[in-house]
Amino acid sequence: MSKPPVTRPPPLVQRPAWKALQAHHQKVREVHLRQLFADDPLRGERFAAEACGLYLDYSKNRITDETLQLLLQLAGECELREHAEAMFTGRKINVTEQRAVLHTALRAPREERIVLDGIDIVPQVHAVLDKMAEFTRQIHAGEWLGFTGLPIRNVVNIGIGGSDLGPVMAYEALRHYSHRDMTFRFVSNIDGTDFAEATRDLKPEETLFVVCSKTFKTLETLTNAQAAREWILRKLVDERAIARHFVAVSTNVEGVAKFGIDARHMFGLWDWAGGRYSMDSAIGLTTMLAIGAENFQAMLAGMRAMDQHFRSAPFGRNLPVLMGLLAVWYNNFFDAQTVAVLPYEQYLKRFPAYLQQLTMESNGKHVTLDGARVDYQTGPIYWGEPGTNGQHSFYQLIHQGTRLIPCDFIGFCQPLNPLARHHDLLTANLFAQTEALAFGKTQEEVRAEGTPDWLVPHRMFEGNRPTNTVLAERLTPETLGCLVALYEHSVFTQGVIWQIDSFDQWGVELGKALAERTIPELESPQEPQLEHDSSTNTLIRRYRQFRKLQKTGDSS
Ligand code: G6Q
Repeated sequence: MSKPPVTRPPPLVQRPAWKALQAHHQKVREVHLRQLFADDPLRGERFAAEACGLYLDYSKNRITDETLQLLLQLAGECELREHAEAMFTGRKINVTEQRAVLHTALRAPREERIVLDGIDIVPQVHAVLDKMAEFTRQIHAGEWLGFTGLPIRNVVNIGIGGSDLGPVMAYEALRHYSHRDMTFRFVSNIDGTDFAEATRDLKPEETLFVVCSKTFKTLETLTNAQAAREWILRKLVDERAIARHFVAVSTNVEGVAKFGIDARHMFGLWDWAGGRYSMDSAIGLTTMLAIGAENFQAMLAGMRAMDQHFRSAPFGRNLPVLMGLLAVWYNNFFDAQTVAVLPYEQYLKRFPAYLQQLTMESNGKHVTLDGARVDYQTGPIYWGEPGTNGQHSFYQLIHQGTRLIPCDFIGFCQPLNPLARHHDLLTANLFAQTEALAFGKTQEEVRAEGTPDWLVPHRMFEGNRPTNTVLAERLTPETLGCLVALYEHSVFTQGVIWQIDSFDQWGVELGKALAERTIPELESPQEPQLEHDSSTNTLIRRYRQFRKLQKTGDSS
């Protein structure tokens, strides 16, 4: 593969806006949010933006009007608008894989035209969506039957990384809208426990496996799919059962056929939709089977609305741009190492895990697009848990620890499961946390409560901990779509500023290659010639020793 031409932009740290932000940071880094709110009674209303049903309050960030203006200037100097257009119009912005990045085409309406290499790809997208909808209808209507004539009641998604995290997150998030008379499970890990636990209470006669693998070459997925095949055949015996109990989502027709899945039962996708950006493609088939085609379409509509907002709204009112720039502000000027994502919605329990892949696989890069080592930090570590659970574990460190941890709080005004006062109590906690983090509690306030002097330092809260609050009316398929696209484009914004390729993932290759080399060393009956470092060699020997004991035990 020859090196593609990359126009070398001016180094980030030499851009005028970057330098101005460095100087500005010196001026504002000690300014307290208490002061900023006292100086401007309208701050909470001014530093807010709204789009597609999401209200973003970013007033509790350590910024002034000047900070915002400089961050926006930085976005302009980095040609964010031009880069976004390059993505939306199918330019091969995934430079190291020489691919277009067109996940936004997955939610384009039928009438849109998006031409890639001379071909309009929108009809292909809709042909697959239609096929998914028809298949979903057949399963729900009991027209698609298992091999023994029983309807399908269980769906097991087999996939990993981008072929798992998006679908499982969306399923959990939209469970409220799902077909409750069916069971949905997700198997990703090559650890046999994952498969064993996911299938132990299911009847093979009523179970459909959706094997999701863009490449159909992934070790974990193929190994689990093989286990599924054996699990089905153990009960149903006849090879013809495979056709009724397996469908595939892939770009690899030959691989799917070799596995024994009929090409008619394969749902296609394309190399321009990256794994972690593919939950809205056929990779979302299990999500659609759970929530139905209409709800899936609503999720796509939400994503589409956010795409259009990102593409056209002025940056100062553009939610993904604002969130992306604020992330850069803390990452590069305050040296914050992590971002906490804290949904106050139990259905979003897998959202932080999903975001970890989206953000860290996209922006965990150490070289720029033209291969030069960056001399600034790139992607921060994302983590989180739903509120209020986190309040009783790790929030302590966010409030009183020594690190600065910017947080994204996500909340909804209406509960999906109204239960006594629960929702008001939940939301009161969300608002209270952002207030406590921003304003803290001064020594004087603590003392005035009658706290003895020696205890005052322990009980005071410095505050000045920055937060964003994203508030929506209700968690719906559409809202979820907006939220996902909000983060996708925020990640994009950060990647453009850092001049990196947010769409490759070479960092996962080395471990995979070393595992391939290690597998025979663990499995061979003869003592292998080990040529690793002394640590790895010893670990392998120890494993072999104990494993042999278990294998001897198994066979005795
Ligand atoms: C995502 C990555 C990666 C990928 C998995 C599964 O952006 O590319 O997480 O999704 O490795 O790959 P397959 O779908 O090809 O099995």
